[in-house]
Amino acid sequence: MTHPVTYEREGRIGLIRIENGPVNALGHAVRAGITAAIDAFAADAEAGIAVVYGVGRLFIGGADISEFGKPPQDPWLPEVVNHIEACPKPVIAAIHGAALGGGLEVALGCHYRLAMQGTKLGLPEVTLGILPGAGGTQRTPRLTGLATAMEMISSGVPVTPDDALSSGLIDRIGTGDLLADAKGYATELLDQNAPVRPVSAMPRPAPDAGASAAIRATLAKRAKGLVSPLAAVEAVEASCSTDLTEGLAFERARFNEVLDTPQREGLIHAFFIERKVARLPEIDGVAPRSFARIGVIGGGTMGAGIATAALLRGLAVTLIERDAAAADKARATIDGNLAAAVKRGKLSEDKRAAILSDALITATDYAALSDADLVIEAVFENMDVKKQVFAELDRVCKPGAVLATNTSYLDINEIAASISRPADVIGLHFFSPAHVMKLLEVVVADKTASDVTATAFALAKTLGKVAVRAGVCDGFIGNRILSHYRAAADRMVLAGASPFEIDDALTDFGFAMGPYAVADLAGLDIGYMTRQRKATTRDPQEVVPTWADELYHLGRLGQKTGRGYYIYEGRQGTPDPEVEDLITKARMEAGIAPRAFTKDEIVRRYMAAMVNESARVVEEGIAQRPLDVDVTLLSGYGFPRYRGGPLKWADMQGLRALLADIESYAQDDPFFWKPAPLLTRLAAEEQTFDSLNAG
Ligand code: T1G
Repeated sequence: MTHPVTYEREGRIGLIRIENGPVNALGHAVRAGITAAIDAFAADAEAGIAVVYGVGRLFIGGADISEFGKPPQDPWLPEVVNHIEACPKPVIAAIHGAALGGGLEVALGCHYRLAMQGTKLGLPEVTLGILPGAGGTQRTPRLTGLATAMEMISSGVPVTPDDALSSGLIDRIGTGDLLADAKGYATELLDQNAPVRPVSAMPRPAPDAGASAAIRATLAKRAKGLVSPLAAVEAVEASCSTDLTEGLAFERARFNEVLDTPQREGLIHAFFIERKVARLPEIDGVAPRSFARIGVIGGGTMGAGIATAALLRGLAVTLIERDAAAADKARATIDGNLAAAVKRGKLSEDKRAAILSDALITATDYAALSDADLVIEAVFENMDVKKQVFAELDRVCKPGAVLATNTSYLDINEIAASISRPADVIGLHFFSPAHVMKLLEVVVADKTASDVTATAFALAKTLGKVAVRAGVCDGFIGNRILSHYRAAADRMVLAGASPFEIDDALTDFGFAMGPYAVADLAGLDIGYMTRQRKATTRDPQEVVPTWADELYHLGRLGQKTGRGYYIYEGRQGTPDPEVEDLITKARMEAGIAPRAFTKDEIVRRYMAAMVNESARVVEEGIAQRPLDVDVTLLSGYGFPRYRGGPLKWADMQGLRALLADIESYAQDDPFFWKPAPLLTRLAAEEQTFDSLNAG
């Protein structure tokens, strides 16, 4: 295996080449290699300037995240960056693809920076619960000024080459071939006798009280509960009053403080499982079928959203509605979605026009689907209706077309069994709005062919979605677990907690919204229909939130009617005291004397229910691994990312403690609190859910 870092000279130009696996991560060999290459360049009398560049899809993707938590090995990255900067001859960073985290910090240690068009330049450490730890908080503000550096580093959002050029982060933008542009720039600098230009020797940024106050106000909203963004801002501010050595020491101290926080553990868990979730043995090496032309049946909110998601990613869509008026309405909905994308700068006006004139076909005759590669139905949630649609698809679609249902709970095995080609049937459960929400549950039925599953995951990647494999059951992974922790909340309400206390406790825990605010957002009619659907099979010991049924009958459906659990003047709701009256009535009818709940008890009961049902979902194989549950709750249900997902959270709490909670709750309520066998087994064996994610 060749060394990941090599040095060679071409004429007067030293070339330092980095090649280290998928993202040129700065593992120990790379750090040692860069140091040695700089020494070789410094000693090479024939070389007047050096170019550092990466091979593969990008420059450098950052420090090796998999090394975190392990004892660091010399040379540490800050020393490598200082070593580059101290080189007696100029060094250029030639950046393509991405320079992120330590990758950008390496570039900042160089004396000149060239980035190719389309490169992502960023310091995303806060998204991992840490902060730049190799001088990024000290060198960036010396180039860009305090305000830009604080925004860039506390948000973790990469910048474009144009923005980087205008802020002073880079010196040149390349538009041709990376090495040719880099050598051209090197020759230019050589001919100018360009000096070394250590960033750390540049003037310190001026303090800016206004910018410091503004970023803190932003973080109070954007980064509520997070530790590292504010620590990052404080490190950047230190650059105003310290030289590099002191500044680096300040940065290192803050870095070490946040390195061992649960937030860092949760965020890095989230980072890795979002990449592992699509790695499934059943589709490993299985070629997906084509999906260039997508069919969508039904142009309501979901169907139009699904069509929009496909159109925005360059796919052609044929959308079928029952009549011309409905087809036109669907087209208008899609155009509205596209217009919003134009407004957000995500789509050009020309592209929007081209989509509407070429890529989107709306029709009322299923025959228009004869050339579709993959069809997704998003019609009314009724089994008979779904079967009629699939019968039509079975009749008109070409052999090999993938036939998908967007159902959120109906039995996909039953749908598949109703047509001649069950192996082509799969569930693609999108979340509304389908062109915005990241999560896509890929529901694999008993007879689904593996290349159909592979096609679903390939489609998800094209759509920029996070796909999770789910088995067939009522609610698949997310909604099944949701219904259980919602039931735990309703049991607490009946026992004495108010829905508003519960929402407050869960937002303090880190959810963007509590369950009752979420219900208002989704619409209380959704919950009512679900309860009606389950009424015939419901166990009499289950708690029915009669107060919610009364809100429905009063027409108080939540945000869309301006009143539900909360009264809405605009999007912000205030608790509706009349809801408390409805709940008091329900308690009296149930003969329950209300008791108080602390925030801690609310959270522990709510989370215990979530973890317990998640354990059942894993042991039944509905989710193949605990990570599939974590990704589902993180990507589709607003679970706080810095906690890594419910099962990562459970591991970090300790499963024995969680099981003890459930066993204590079961004394008063044995019906609801039955410990999941998997949770009991892992607790007994002192194992973690994460131990089941291996492989
Ligand atoms: N370390 C280790 N592995 C990494 C990695 C990293 N930094 N980045 C990606 N991988 C793995 C990833 O798990 C996957 O593995 C494979 O590479 C391809 O990744 C000192 C302390 C760079 C934009 O936060 O944003 O520097 O699944 O599928 O879509 O201040 O990866 O194949 O086994 O995402 O082309 C800061 C994190 C680190 C960037 C490429 N850097 N990475 O996207 O590929 S902290 C980051 C990304 C730091 C310093 C601090 C993306 C990418 P597998 P991928 P991609």
